[in-house]
Amino acid sequence: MAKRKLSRRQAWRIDKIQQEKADRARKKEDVISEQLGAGELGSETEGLVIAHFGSQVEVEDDQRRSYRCFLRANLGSLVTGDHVVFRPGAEQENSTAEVTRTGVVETVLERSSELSRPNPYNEIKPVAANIDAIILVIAPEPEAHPNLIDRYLVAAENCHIEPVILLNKTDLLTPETTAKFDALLGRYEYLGYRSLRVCSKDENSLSQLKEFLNGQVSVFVGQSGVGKSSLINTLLPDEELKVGALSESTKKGRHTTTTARLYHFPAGGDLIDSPGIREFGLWHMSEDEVTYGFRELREIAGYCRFRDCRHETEPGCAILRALDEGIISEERFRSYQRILETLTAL
Ligand SMILES: Nc1nc2c(ncn2[C@@H]2O[C@H](COP(=O)(O)OP(=O)(O)OP(=O)(O)O)[C@@H](O)[C@H]2O)c(=O)[nH]1
Ligand SMILES: [Mg+2]
Ligand SMILES: [Zn+2]
Repeated sequence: MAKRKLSRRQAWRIDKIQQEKADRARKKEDVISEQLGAGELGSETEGLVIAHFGSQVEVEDDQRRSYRCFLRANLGSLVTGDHVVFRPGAEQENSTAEVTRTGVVETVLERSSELSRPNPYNEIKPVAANIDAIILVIAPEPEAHPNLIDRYLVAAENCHIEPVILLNKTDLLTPETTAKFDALLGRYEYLGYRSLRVCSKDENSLSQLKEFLNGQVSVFVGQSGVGKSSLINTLLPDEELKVGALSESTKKGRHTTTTARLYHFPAGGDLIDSPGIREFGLWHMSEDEVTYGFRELREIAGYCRFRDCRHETEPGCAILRALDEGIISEERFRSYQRILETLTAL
């Protein structure tokens, strides 16, 4: 497995952070055992993790009541969408007489799926669990980084979650960009991926999306500023998600959403909003996983003469032949090569 080398300073920082984490965990355990000693925790209940804040999670019970929960040590990292068993604790009242329910998460139930990505410290962290669909949101503005779509598709294919490409902000399309996105989305539709075109400001444009979201758990992912939270605000008018304008100078998003959060649809189905990303590194993947992530290359690669074919200049390369014959698109192949280069450069 390729792993980025850490500088001494980075290693020191990570050590320090881990030390602090361990200290916090010990303190938390003390609070929990105090409560337990005082007989303050209720009986075990199943819950759903709605959001994650540092060392605590927000858990909902089957009545949709929410609890701020501590985690038992050794639970590993919990993530939005996790199913857990927790024990309700004391209710706390703040200065404005608002009551906060608290609790302790005892167990995490097995995940049916999990989407992970590297955090800024190059640690692979899950973003959301138990999801049925990954909705990759793109927009004419901010413009997508080259091969971001392919990177997400590689991740989705490898965790066996259905990806959908959603073009938002169609109101900003010009004749030139319309042609560009038609070609781009057409390439993915040709490969069997589903795509949708919407404008978060126009509710009528969202009917196909609503139909798709119904009855399953989906997660919105993509670059900062493409309108993930804005879409949820239009889909669920009772929610008031924070939305941030793009930077005037760079036309990039400002990382408005900082934590993944799950929302329910009244008619069934859940949607997780996730913080936008800058880039989606795949350096933690093996070459085989990247090849697997390109669905049109996956099978063809098996016909290359050499098992370790790099599909560059090798004789008997089935992928280069398919490229010559126009069976594989140039854009996708270039993207594949670029992703492979990032694996070997590290
Ligand atoms: N023109 C236009 N602007 C939109 C549309 N949807 C969202 N925006 C604008 O795009 C900007 C970013 O929207 P957000 O919803 O905050 O984007 P986000 O993807 O949630 O961003 P992060 O939380 O940073 O990841 C805001 O200024 C929105 O008003 C749309 O359909 N058309
Ligand atoms: Mg957002
Ligand atoms: Zn080959």
